[in-house]
Amino acid sequence: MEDLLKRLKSCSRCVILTGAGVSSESGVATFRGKEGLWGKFRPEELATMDAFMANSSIVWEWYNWRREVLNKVEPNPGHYAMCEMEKLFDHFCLITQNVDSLHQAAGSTNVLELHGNILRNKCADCFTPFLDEGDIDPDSIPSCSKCGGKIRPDVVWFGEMLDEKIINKAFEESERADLFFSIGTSAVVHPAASLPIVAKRHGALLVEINMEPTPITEMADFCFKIPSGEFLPELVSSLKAEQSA
Ligand code: BV8
Ligand code: ZN
Repeated sequence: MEDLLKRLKSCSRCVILTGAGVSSESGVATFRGKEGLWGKFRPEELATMDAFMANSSIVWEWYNWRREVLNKVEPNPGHYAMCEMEKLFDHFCLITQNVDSLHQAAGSTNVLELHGNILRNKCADCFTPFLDEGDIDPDSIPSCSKCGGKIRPDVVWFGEMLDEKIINKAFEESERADLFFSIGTSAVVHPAASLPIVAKRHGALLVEINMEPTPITEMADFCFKIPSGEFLPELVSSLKAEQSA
């Protein structure tokens, strides 16, 4: 930590990329860990448009189950620490692959949601937001008032484009960062996984906080195999102590 703190003194543009690992201490299963979501289901079965068209009720059952889990969980100390970090750097941007809204629930602003948000719905055909409250009944999925298309969760599935503006902004921020944290992500899903690589290539200090090695571990300047909910509050209190000293 001491070495990191010394290096952080000269950093002013901080970008954080988070993945499912930052929500695991809130009780939200990750995607690929042993207890991961995918363990029970196979990605190609569920998080793709083909799966949705082939069997939309199963896909909706899975998302309703994930939403139920989210209704019972809170942000963890790691989420709150990342809120604090926003105030400790001249320029700060939080980019997340997570669709669980926990960063916003903890008070983070300026969050770039690369993969959408599981609490929002939209039309599968014309993408018009579907704003009706309440759960979607997997056996009678509502249709879009504009075009009659099926309603689906507003998340980015495999094989689908990310929102152009959001991913472009994420790359722009990563290129201009002088400090990039990759936290709680296996760094295998692209284009999100390219962001730390781009940041490093543009001279950023790359810090990984993850419970297992990933494809970016060897290029990182610092790696901490410590749960984010423990590491981040400690980092923030050390940074604050430095700044008030
Ligand atoms: C696109 C939303 C195409 C839905 C998700 C071959 C090579 C390279 C790329 C590809 C390829 N074949 C296909 C592709 C493209 C594909 C891709 O990257 N596939 C991978 C798997 C190989 N990407 C896409 O399809 C993307 N779209 O490329 O468009 C295109 C291009 C041009 C024109 C048209 C089309 C879309 C990707 C988005 C997919 N959607 N989710 C939903 O959530 O239901 S991805 C899904 O994985 C989640 O969003 C999740 O966030 C994301 C990444 O997973 P992680 O967050 O990293 O979670 P994971 O469990 O893997 O890891 C957690 C880590 O945390 C672990 O390492 C663990 O050790 C650690 N951890 C656990 N607890 C803690 C912790 N660390 C710290 N503290 C703790 N307490
Ligand atoms: Zn529609």
